[in-house]
Amino acid sequence: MNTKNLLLLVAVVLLFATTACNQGKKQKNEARPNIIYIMTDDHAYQAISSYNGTLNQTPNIDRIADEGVIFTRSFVTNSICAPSRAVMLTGKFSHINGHRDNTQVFDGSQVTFPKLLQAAGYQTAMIGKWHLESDPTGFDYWNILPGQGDYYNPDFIEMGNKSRVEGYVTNLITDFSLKWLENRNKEKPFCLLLHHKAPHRCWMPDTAYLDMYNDVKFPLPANFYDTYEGREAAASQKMHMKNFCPVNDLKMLDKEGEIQGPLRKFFESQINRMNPAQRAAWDKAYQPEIDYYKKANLQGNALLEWSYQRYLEDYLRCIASVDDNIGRVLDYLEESGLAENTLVVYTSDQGFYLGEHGWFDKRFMYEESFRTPLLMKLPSKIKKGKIDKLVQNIDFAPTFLELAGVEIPADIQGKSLVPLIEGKNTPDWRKSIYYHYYEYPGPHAVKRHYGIRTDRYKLIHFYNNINKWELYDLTQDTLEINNLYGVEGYEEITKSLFDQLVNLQTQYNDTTAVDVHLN
Ligand SMILES: [Ca+2]
Repeated sequence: MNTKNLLLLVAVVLLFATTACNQGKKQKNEARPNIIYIMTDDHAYQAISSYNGTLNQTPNIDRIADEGVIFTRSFVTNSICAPSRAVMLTGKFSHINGHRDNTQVFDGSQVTFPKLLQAAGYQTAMIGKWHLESDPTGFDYWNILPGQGDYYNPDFIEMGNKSRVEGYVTNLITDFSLKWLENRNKEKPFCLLLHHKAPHRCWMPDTAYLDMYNDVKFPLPANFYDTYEGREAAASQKMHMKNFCPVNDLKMLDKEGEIQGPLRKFFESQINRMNPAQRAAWDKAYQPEIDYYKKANLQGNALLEWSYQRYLEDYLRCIASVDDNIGRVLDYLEESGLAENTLVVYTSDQGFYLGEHGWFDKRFMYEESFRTPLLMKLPSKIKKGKIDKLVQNIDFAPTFLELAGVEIPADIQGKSLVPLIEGKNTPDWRKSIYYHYYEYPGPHAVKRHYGIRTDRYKLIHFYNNINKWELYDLTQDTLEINNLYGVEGYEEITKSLFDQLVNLQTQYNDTTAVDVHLN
């Protein structure tokens, strides 16, 4: 072979090798699923029709359940906004990731799943509510609301630059997300965190939905008039609907200023962000309500039940916008051919009370705020169905990493949900979950507590400036009003749960709580 032919052969071999290599890369990237992790703020599972059809309909969130899986026992580790976000980013409990309550600043130098995905070649983005105070890390692109964010004409911080944007927050977060998806580097798999502000207090609906549910009367929860007998921590909270600020929570902003409340100034700052058309639509919808409120002068239970209806109307109107916008994302995935190999996750940073125990807000280890909705679809991989295993938001990070083919760091405390969503037999799956809430003293005066939940039982210890235990048999007392702690006949199960609780505290290295004793 002469030199010329040899060079030609080398060139052909190189060309072939490069093409094969590129194809290999392309195949590898095509095989790795994209991830769209949608999270709302304070969305109760009771307000998703896949979980409960009695309050509202969420046809687009239901599409995720219909095409994938719905987790019926999905929980958080600490039912409060920012700490929950830190848990889901790190796969670690609050005492390990350091973010125990809403007053802290997230340490963005620690390992998070977006950083690991980014290092593995994923294109990463965080759009919407962040709430961790420090700037996002591990994202190629971020565009976040400052702090809690605003519903109308909100400010956004795009890669460090703040500006005000005209529109309704849930629509805008989706607009920015679809724009990012459209303009992304299409050679790479992507991971998008699409995190809504809604339906967080003060529940301001979009103008399109201000009249929705006007003719609906929502049923009162069975424990609406809970008296908290035998439950001292539940009795001493300040998140009862009788604590609603009439202006902020019930939207009774009268022009005369006769209706006052501790959050009137805050609510004025929210409504003053509206443009004239938005404000006109708002006043048209709420003025009759304000007139009624002033004229009727409701008292006692009549006021409470009217407040409950008002609260649910606005809360569920906010969710109607969330659901519409999830539909936009799902439609985009279908139209762009991405649906088959994109994991779509829907969850909330925690659950919420919709009048159960007479409450709004979250924090407690009782079911409505301890649980959080969780639905996933990934047609290329996920089997359809219901999953009733005990899962927690520490499990999200390892799940995303495993699906992306990225090694799960040994110190992540959650477990990948991949075996569950693939429909594998998992007899060794965890039989109990651990919870620890810290924000006391704090808003709504919910005392510090930790506890364990199994399939059937829940044992909670309220501590700090109180020392009380609670025990529930969830098969007989779904309303959690009958504290069985100290009741004759429950000694053995209490001791067994206590031992399991100490084991979990040891396993998860929660040393602040490990030295506990039954009393
Ligand atoms: Ca929240």
